Amino acid sequence: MNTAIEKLLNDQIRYESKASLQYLAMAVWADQKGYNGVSEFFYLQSEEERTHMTKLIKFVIERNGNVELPSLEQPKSDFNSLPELFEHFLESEVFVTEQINKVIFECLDKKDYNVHNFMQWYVTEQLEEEATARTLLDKLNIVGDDKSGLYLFDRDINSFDQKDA
Ligand code: OFO
Repeated sequence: MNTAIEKLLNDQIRYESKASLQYLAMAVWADQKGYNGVSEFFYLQSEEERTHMTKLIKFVIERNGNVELPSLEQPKSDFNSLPELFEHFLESEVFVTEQINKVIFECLDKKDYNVHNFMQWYVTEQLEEEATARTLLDKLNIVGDDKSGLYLFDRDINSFDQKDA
């Protein structure tokens, strides 16, 4: 495997792992505040990011590359409000998308169509996740400070059709 691409894939393993830990911290925050629906949403997101990480790890090993597991910084664990929580979620997803685009760019530059093909799954996944984050943030902005709206948001978050997000 090309060393520049191997490095980018290892960076990507770190970003997926970081997102997993960050979403776990967000689930814990929401759980402690009594937002059970939101915490369930982020526990699930955290698990998904972990599977994105392991998918990359297995791919690098299959391609005979070297995997470097990351050591991670403490995630952000305190938030002032649900909108702040979801702004952070959106920022995290936008960042990951940018990093995936870098991998894609490098694959095309180095003509590694195998990795390019593998990364398409991540491109699609990011499109969906960014759309979900934006839609949820839009809903929260509509609700504003209305407590019953926040209650309904928390109650219904896991039943929104994410494909429509
Ligand atoms: Fe890994 O899917 Fe978003 O970040």
